[in-house]
Amino acid sequence: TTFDKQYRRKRGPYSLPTDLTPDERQELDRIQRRKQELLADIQRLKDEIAEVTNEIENLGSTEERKNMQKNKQVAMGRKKFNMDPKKGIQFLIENELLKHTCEDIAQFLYKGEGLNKTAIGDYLGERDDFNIQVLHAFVELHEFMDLNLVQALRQFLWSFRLPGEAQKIDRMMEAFAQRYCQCNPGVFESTDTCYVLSFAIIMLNTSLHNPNVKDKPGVERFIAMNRGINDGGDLPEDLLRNLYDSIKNEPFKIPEDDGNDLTHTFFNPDREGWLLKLGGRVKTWKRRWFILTDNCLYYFEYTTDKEPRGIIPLENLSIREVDDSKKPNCFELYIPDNKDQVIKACKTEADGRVVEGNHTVYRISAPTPEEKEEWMKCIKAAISRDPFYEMLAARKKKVSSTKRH
Ligand code: 4IP
Repeated sequence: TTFDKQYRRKRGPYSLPTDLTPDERQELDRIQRRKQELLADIQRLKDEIAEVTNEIENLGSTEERKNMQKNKQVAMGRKKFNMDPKKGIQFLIENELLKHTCEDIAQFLYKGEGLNKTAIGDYLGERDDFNIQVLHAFVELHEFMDLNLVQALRQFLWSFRLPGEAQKIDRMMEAFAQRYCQCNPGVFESTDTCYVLSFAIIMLNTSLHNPNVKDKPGVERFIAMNRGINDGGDLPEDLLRNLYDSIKNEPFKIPEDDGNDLTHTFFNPDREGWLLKLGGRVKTWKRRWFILTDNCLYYFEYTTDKEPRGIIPLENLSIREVDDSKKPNCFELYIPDNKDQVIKACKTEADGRVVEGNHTVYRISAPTPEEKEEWMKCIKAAISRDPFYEMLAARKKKVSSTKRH
């Protein structure tokens, strides 16, 4: 109808009933308005939700990005630390990944995640005042209460790798001994006693478990070796027996060996093997079984011989590489700044007489270049005064002379 057409034009396709009373129409209008309002509210809420979701998403990704960035930098810092400990620490501090306090750095090293134990040892061994403070903070993080000395050493020596330098080892073992005594008052008369006994235990560990050391000390020898170290008095035998048994039953677990650890540095490895030696006056090459021990080089005709054919004390000698036209991998023992002086040594003649040697140099040829290097390294170590023994000897003197008078 015409009316209908007009109405549709006015109200759109969704026509309202036309037969409503004015009241009903009013109510309907109110509902319509309410509906509009609700729709508007819904839209606003949707917008808000979208906005918040967006914000959350953005927030998540920035946080994530930040975290990833941080992790990357920490990993980089660890790598740097492993290559150059000081630079690594500096990098981590500059990037606010580590606070510049000895406690924080000590924590970082103590956790040791991703850190090379040799690098930790190097950093802790530095002479710098700050590094020394870090060392002390690091040692404080170790809990040694109610642990016997071997158990405490196991824990300590596993947390980093002791560096090879005497001074560094001295500082670290001193810090260890202090901490041990602090955690276990009354066990030792002084930290020096603890220090000396710690070394005795490390040496025992090497003697018992290093296959190069043939002479394995028994418990009685270990007890005898440690007489008088408790400020002039003896330590309880039970204590020493327990420590001995503990080491005997289980060697120290020491972080991965890079050939520069305490057991290598502290104990000049006794070495033995076949070498060729050139005669003194008569220049003949003889294959001899050499043993390096007690700062002397012994040589035997057979490995099973009881008596050596010759003994060369290494005191005052030097060693150098030489080229020989007849034999490969040669080195020589010689007296520095002296060409003609005969080296003090003794040899056994064919008739059994022991006589002085006739060598101004001892020229020796090793079977391989590697063995030459090894022999030279060991002989050099034996020749040079050993700083570790000196260091320890000084402490021993101190503890055994500190009589309580
Ligand atoms: C000998 O040559 C051996 O080389 C000896 O070595 C050596 O003594 C002698 O040196 C040398 O004459 P011959 O056996 O051919 O006679 P080794 O003792 O190992 O058998 P050194 O002092 O090197 O032991 P002189 O200095 O004695 O000639």
